[in-house]
Amino acid sequence: MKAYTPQLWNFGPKSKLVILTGAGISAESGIRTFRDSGGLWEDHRVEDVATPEGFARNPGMVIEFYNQRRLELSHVRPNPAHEAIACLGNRLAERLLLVTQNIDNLHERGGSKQVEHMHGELLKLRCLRDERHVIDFAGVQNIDFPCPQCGAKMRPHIVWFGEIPFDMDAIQDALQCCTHFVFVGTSSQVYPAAGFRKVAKAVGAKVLCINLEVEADDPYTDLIIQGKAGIEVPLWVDSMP
Ligand code: BJW
Repeated sequence: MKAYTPQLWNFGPKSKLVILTGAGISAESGIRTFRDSGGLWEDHRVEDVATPEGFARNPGMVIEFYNQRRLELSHVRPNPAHEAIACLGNRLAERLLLVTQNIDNLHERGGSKQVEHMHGELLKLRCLRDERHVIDFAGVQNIDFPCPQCGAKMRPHIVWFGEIPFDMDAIQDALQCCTHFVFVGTSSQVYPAAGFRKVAKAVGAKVLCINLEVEADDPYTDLIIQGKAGIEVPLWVDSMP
């Protein structure tokens, strides 16, 4: 692994980029990460709030967990990392696929037009009877809130452990033909997202990690930028041709 330089990155007019973001990109906006010191998993058991089994045991508690996090969204703003990625998206158009593991809406509020939310979205609910019934929802969910289409109960539109993430076909297609892959603000501990850099590397893409903590000698990462996303992502975007 080497420190990033534009020459080593070698991004050209025909290059295709996939960006994967994680909780670290929203940390400077004031949203807690999961596994850092002070992260969400210090106060909440994963098994209780992020599994279908936890929801079946205590739906009220899980719904309340996501109600609180939905409320938080109105008190936070996108940071320069979200905004820089949106500018890059305008420049690269269909040559960029932005994939986020985050369920916040800060990429959209930062100006990104197309975002693949592979772990779902806080501002949506999904019907428990028919998963095709998905609605926009910005308020406080009541446990009995009915699906507007069929009247069944609803759940947060989130991908919990053991469930299949969204948009996997589109993501796999983009990974198969990308020339460059960047992962930002993720600990790379949760699959399948943690395996994306390996897929990109296997098709010959250059792989760049931008993170506060970087893994020493990761065989699937070529280049690193260590630091805060809110500072480093705009600098990296400025360095792109
Ligand atoms: C900064 C920063 C700053 C801080 N600037 N950086 C055994 C082996 C392998 C896999 C498995 C296994 N057993 C089970 C599995 C599968 C399982 C899994 O991966 N488990 C692992 C724990 C081992 N995965 C699943 O179950 C997934 N589904 C699945 O695999 O289905 C099968 C399938 C897949 C594909 C096709 C077909 C079938 C589902 C995973 C769902 C994850 N859901 C969660 C919670 C829901 C959303 C929510 O409540 O918000 O998603 S878990 C949680 O972790 C959340 C996140 O999106 C996800 C990733 O976390 P992230 O973003 O990496 O955050 P952190 O906190 O870990 O890291 C933050 C990083 O930022 C750190 O590195 C900091 O240094 C850095 N940072 N400040 C830059 N300012």
